[in-house]
Amino acid sequence: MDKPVTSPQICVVIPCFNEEITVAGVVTDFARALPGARIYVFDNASTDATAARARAAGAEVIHSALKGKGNVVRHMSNVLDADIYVMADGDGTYDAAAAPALIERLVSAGADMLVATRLEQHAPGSFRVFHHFGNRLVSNLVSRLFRATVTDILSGYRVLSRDLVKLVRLRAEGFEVETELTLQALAKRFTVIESPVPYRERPKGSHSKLDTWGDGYVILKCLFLLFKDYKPLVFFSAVAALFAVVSLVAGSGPVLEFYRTGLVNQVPRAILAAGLGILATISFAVGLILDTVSKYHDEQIDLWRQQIREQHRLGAGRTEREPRN
Ligand SMILES: Nc1nc2c(ncn2[C@@H]2O[C@H](COP(=O)(O)OP(=O)(O)OP(=O)(O)O)[C@@H](O)[C@H]2O)c(=O)[nH]1
Ligand SMILES: [Mg+2]
Repeated sequence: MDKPVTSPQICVVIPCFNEEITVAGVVTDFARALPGARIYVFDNASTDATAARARAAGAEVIHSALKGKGNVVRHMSNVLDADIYVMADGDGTYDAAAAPALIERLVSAGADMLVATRLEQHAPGSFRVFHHFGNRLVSNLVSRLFRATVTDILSGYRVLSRDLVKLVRLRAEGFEVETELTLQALAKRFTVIESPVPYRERPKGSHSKLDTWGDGYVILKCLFLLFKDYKPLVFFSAVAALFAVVSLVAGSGPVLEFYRTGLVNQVPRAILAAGLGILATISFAVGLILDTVSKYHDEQIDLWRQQIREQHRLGAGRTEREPRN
């Protein structure tokens, strides 16, 4: 396991891949906005001058071996120790000056994650074609499936608490990381709030790393898989209901025939209906079992959260032992 790099109260984390045009400005803006904070740029072997410019601007540059934004955020949670983490992109699209107010809001609300939303104050060209639609689609799905109010799930500007960073163990490797952060936070009953911030366009010459269709597919897949893991009863009940309906449709003929004549001539349909009925029962049973497992996991998370707070309160060198799951 990686050792913590340092123990700042607030740290700013900026994942970067080839952002030489903007990274220095982002680092200096955050340094000005949060004078006491440590600023880290996580670089995935950029082929341009990103690392050098970030270092020259005063950031600590950490090289991340595994490519992808999700891998970088997981790396960050393993090596950095802070009370509050501010996460932002290195492309100069977010407003660093808003950071103190966002932190203040997180602390005063006693929340664990603040998502800085971009929809209210964005420049005309800030969102690429389809990104607005995709963002709304995923945000609405999450709001419905997890019964929450999420308006901008793909925002990369977030303020996170120590508890959340230590207890959310990410699986995401790429741009599905924001979706997973929000879903795990909601599933683990952390308090998630939102606050609007201005959102600028990427400056000319700098390029987005997001692949609209490829990453869109990965984000939807991530949502689907996490819903299965964190809401297993709902998920498998829906699967069971589907099997049950098809089973009833297939089985209605043979049942009515048996009722009228006392014989079953439609044997293949009867076998199909029985098979689907068994699958429906198995799916529902799987849902029930996984629901119990998930409830035990919830209790474990509560326990770990309490332990993390206790360790921190006792000033245990600010070096948490990672919960193992
Ligand atoms: N370290 C690291 N950072 C990455 C990687 N991919 C993207 N990033 C950074 O993650 C941040 C967000 O990436 P963007 O390409 O701006 O994606 P986006 O903001 O979702 O999409 P746009 O709206 O098109 O800008 C930027 O700071 C990127 O440099 C990666 O593989 N490794
Ligand atoms: Mg961006």
